Amino acid sequence: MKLEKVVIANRGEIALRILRACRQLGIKTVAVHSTADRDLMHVKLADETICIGPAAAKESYLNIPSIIAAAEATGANAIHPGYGFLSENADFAEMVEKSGFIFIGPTADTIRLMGDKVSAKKAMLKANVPCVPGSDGALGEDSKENKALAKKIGYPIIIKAAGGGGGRGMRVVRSEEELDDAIALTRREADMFFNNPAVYMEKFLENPRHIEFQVLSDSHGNAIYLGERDCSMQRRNQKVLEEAPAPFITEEQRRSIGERCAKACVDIGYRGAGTFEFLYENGEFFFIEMNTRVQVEHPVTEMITGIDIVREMIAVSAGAPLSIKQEDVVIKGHAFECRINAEDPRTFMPSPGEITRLHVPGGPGVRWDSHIYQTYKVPPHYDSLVGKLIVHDDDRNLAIERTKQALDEMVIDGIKTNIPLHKELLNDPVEVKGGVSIHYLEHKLKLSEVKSEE
Ligand code: MV4
Repeated sequence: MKLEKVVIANRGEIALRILRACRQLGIKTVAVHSTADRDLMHVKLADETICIGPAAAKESYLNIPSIIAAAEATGANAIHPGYGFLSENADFAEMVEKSGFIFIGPTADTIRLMGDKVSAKKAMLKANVPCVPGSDGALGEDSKENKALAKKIGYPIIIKAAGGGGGRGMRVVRSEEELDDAIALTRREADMFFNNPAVYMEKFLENPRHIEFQVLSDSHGNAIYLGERDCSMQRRNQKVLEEAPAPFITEEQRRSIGERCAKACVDIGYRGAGTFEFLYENGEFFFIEMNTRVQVEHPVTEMITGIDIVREMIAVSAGAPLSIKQEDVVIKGHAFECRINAEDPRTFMPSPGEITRLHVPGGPGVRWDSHIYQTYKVPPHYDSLVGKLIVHDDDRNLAIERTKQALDEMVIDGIKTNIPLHKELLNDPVEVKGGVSIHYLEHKLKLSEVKSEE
């Protein structure tokens, strides 16, 4: 089937990124937006626009009937959900499909399988993807049994909600005395937040890195991996600085894990772009979750492989075969992505407002994915990402130097941004060495707080 018109059910930089990919493929675009987003760049560029509701995301970007009605009214034949919002909502994907539109992503069944972290892990174990040691499925109510299991795994363990993910609904348990209460409490929260009381147990890894593998899969049984990204530099589950490839990961590790991820995609009938999230500790990979959407940090993989992931995911959703084979995937050089947020660089308080002056860096290997422009007003209603600075060079050290230069050239006035934080990180000897753990940034920020109080 040929895609003729796509509804872009998102906002900000990713909506613009999707619009660009559609344009290139000769596909018409429909921007659906809230009343607060009339001035967004992709709304100006889209072939058609429909206001689907007020500023509050619940009534606009999460308003399923309005989005499907917009597709109906404009004669679109597909919906791209972007990231966040409805992108991993299986019920939405199902309604899109049942209404006769293509959901640009995997099938509703696949989203559901991966949305339940217990069934996701089961599928991965079956496909020979290494997982964190833990319970075989959801935990039962038997205290003795749970204690025996925790003892066997070895404390500390972590209790996670099957319906959770991305850092919500988890509790670390360091001794047997705490176990029953922790399970009960996590269960209650899981039931409240995710409408699913199922919880499971894993060995708690104290100091891992967060490394994720990128895959692309079509509906003809072809799946490839595009190497990995290191996303360990994060604060409160918000990634700050990402890079590809991950430092110190060997060619053999990449091939071994990558091949298993690609094979898992074939096994589960995956379609589109997918991300396998791993914790990496002491030279070993442990699968934790799979993301079934386009990701914020896709560009670093695009830069080191030369593959347009958004274009591929759109093409395969319409039934096209992948345009690349595994042997065509060659990793070249190194890339960083700085997430530029409208926020105070020290307190992390959001800083919405008007961009009064904008100058963006350029030169070889420098890419700026952003919807902002001079006089644009960053609204207070949504996340604070205003752009992504992606920088590529022949090796990691060159990429660091080039990124620092690009950050120095960048001018965003009128709002506060976290550019100073990025400059500090790229001058941090521990970051320059590479391979920091998921806790590094929070430790570093705590230390600098103490210092500034002295
Ligand atoms: C873990 C873990 C340690 N051990 N699982 C947090 C987000 C969610 N995707 C999974 N998370 C974690 N799971 C085990 N068995 C530590 C984390 C974790 C984390 C993971 C990735 C990136 C940032 C993180 C920050 C805190 C905790």
